[in-house]
Amino acid sequence: MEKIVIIPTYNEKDNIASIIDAVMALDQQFNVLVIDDGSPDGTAAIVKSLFAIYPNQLFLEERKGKSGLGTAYIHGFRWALAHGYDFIFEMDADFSHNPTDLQKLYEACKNGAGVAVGSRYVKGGAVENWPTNRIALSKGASLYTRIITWMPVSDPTAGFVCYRREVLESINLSEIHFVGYAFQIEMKFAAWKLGFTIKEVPITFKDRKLGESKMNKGIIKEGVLGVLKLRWMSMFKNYRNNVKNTYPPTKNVLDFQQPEVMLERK
Ligand SMILES: Nc1nc2c(ncn2[C@@H]2O[C@H](COP(=O)(O)OP(=O)(O)OP(=O)(O)O)[C@@H](O)[C@H]2O)c(=O)[nH]1
Ligand SMILES: [Mg+2]
Repeated sequence: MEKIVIIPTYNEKDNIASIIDAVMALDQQFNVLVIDDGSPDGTAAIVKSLFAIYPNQLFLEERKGKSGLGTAYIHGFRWALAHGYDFIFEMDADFSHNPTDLQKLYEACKNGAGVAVGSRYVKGGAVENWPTNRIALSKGASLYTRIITWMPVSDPTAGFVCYRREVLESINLSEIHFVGYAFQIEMKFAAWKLGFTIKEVPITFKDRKLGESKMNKGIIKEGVLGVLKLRWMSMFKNYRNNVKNTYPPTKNVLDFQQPEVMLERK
């Protein structure tokens, strides 16, 4: 019970069973936690139908409505910490991320990185089948983030990531507020500001073949303003103090079990 892959889903009925099967078929053992936001297409029911095949390896958390990728991952991080996992992964359901690469991310963290990022924009990384406008947007976002934040990460919006347990324990997850691409930047930024090593591992990212994109203008706007906000906040000393978990390491775990503790903070 060492590694868990968190897969957030919204209307992924065409992908979810195959992506779970692909993770379970890997040489190394990875457990899977799906966070489904009440997908109207019945994604959660498909996950439940696989419980019998993967007992104690496959888990599902259901939330009532679509609340964004960021809050889904925060929920998953708390769940994973509460259940004792040491290596906690983020991965999309749509096969843009190749499950085989989970092993490379794991190796990078096992060899000392606090965070391993599956990166499209380091040497050896690539993007396949994405329309030119999506590549331009993604590369533009990376450059913009680097210029504003100075964070030494080539692919800051990447959503294929492994976090060591200590990293998620050290971040005050109640202070992570963004929900789209900005969430991915915010998590890496917080880990970097807290002094953890971020290692980029080259991956090939593929456009989704099945299902629909959840990308929208709101996510782009949040990214543009969010990066500025992060930079602004980090100019003051209390950014680090706020984002650092000042409680004992079990704090994020307690947050998961007793949400009211979060409200009492500060
Ligand atoms: N639980 C949950 N999952 C979400 C939400 N929005 C997106 N997802 C999932 O997050 C992952 C990434 O979303 P995508 O729609 O693939 O976003 P993207 O990769 O930027 O865009 P495309 O791949 O081009 O469609 C997928 O597994 C989605 O199902 C949400 O609000 N809640
Ligand atoms: Mg996708």
